[in-house]
Amino acid sequence: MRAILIRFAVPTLIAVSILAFFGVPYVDRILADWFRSDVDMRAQLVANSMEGSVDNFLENDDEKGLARYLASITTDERLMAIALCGADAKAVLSTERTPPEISCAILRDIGDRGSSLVKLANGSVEVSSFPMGSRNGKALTALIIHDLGFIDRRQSSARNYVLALAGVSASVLALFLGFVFWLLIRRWVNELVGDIRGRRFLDDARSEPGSRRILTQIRRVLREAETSQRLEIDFHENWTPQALQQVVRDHLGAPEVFIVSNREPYIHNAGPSGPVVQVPASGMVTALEPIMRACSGTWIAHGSGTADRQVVDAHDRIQVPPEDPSYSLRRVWLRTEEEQGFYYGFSNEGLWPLCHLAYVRPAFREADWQQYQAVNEKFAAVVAAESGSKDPLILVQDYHFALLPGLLRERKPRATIALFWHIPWPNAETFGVCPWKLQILTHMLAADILGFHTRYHCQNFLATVDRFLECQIDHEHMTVTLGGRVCRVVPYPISIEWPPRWLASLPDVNTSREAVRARHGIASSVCLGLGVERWDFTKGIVERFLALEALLDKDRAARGKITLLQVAAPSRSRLPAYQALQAQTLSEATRINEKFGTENWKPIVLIDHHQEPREVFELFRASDFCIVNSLHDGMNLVAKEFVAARDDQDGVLILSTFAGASRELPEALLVNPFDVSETAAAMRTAMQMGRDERRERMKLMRRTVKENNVYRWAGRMLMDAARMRQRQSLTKNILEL
Ligand code: GDG
Repeated sequence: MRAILIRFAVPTLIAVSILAFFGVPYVDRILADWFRSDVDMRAQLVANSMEGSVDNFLENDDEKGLARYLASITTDERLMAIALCGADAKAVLSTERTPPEISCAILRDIGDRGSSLVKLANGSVEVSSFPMGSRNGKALTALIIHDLGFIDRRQSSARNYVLALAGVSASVLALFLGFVFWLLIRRWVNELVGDIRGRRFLDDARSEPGSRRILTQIRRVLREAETSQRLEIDFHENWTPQALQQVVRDHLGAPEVFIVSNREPYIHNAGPSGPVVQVPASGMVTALEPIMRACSGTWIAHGSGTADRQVVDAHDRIQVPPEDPSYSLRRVWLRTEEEQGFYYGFSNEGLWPLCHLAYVRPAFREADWQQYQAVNEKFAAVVAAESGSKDPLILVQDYHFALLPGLLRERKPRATIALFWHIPWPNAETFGVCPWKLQILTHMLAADILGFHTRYHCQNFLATVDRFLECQIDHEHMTVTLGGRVCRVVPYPISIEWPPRWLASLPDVNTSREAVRARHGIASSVCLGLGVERWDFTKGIVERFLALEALLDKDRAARGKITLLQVAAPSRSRLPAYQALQAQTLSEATRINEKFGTENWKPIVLIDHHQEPREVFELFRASDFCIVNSLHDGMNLVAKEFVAARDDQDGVLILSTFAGASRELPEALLVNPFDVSETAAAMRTAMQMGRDERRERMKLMRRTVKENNVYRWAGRMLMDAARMRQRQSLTKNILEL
């Protein structure tokens, strides 16, 4: 508005000044002409009224009386003097204030009925001449001299008045025009902003006629820019950390970047000789770290390591990565009851089972919800305190922080907020059982971007919002508008780095096979199946044991020919559901091993502790098939890691249709993990599949994972955030027009 007014006021004032510069002298002249004709009329009146009296004085030859009479007339402020001139243009009589510069000689110029403006040293006078009686038979002429000083005074006040009037009217006009223009622009902008924020394409029939062409142009430019950016993303084949950093530099315009996650990218634990740093095996860290390195951003996470407090500075910050410090890790401390309610309680006993259809009943406890809210508040306050800019880019990770977008929006209304939900989103009916669904949904929708792994999860989210909230949903553009704010719901399938860094230190596949088999006592003739996961009820570990049992029950020839090596890394072990799962897994493995095992062969080898990433990749390379039969999984990175590890183009992947990864890897043997016979059959197919078919399938899967690596995942999200920021700044610029 201010800009609009300035843009109107300045030209208007310039126009008025030009007008005044040329107009005021003209006004002066008109006024002067008016006043002079007024004075001439006055002089005529004076002459008329004098005529009889002057005649009398002349007839009576009363020169003194005439002088007195004329003096009495010229007491008037404006009538300055009167002179009587003889026929020889010589003064017969003149009153006291007759200016010395004026003599009867003027009659030669103006005659006995004329007038003239005479400029004197101290002002102008108007001299008018009239025939006025006779003396000694000779006609006399009266010169009536009016002081025009009052005209100058009047002209100057009239000039001031005209200028003031022009100034005031110009300002009022400028304000009025500015206001009308602003209203018009606002109307267009509101239409445009709707478009820009992706709410919908405007129905042009409802647009202002004057705005249509401009809106159409702007839309075209926006669409073209978007299309070219999308093409850039889609046809960018070689996504690397450098390409990601390039995206940050070229498209984001150096914003302040924050990542908020529960898990920290570097954990310091107490070791025998001081703190030891650990890098958690996490695709998220791999994907997001290049962004942080490029922007020198701040990663805010729960400080959960036993030596975390020892290594931070006075502001709870530490520069990471340790070998090349380039961004800041800000640790947030949680009290035991906070961690219990927020992490174990609401996040992992509430939301985790709610979002995974694994038939474990979610537990919703009011006390956990209170802690969940409090911890989300705590993180929001930390982000706000760490951020110095008005419009930071904040990338929020996962279901631990569903409330964060709303809480951040209150503190940073102009921030660009993206929340990525790493787990599935259930259907509306399932989500509906959550007692705090409305708070969760409304807070999530305060984000600019909500990311899920698959389009199906996005659609579930939109259906949930549709069921429970009064809002506007655009299914074509996948946006939700709530309270005038637009949130885009977008699928971003997460992935892994390519090539995985651990491969560089591993020997060839045959050496890995031999090493692993020797370590676990598995003969070279035995088909080695592999499972690697966190020990979680969603991963289908027990179900795959049952499938192996079914295979061995049904196909006696398979006995002694197949071993399932299962890595189960303990996770959330203090929760009853996880303890029960661990107990069940151990007892099922024991039961099946006792049922079928021989002196030289065990159907199941269970590694019930965390492995180093290098060891995990060695297992991938050593195995004949990898089984990922999750009951429900947002994506599942194990499937992609197995494919990436097989640079020998061999190995079979068995993959659950309920894992997000199955959308990208249809060349895997897809199974319904709840169908034990089908999973058993898939194991047998894996055992029997010919080398050519294995290669064919593996080649296709490797191409997919290579092209759709984790840098592409982050790059797409960042490009969308960048586009959103460009739109926001466009909107802001238009509003500031
Ligand atoms: C969530 C979603 C989504 C496993 N055991 C060990 C170990 N791992 C590594 C794997 C893999 C990672 O952990 C597990 O990733 P997943 O994707 O399979 O599953 P979640 O942990 O449930 O992750 C999931 C993911 O978020 C990303 O968005 O795909 O759907 O549930 O990298 O290799 N790593 C090491 N030792 C082990 O014992 N080092």
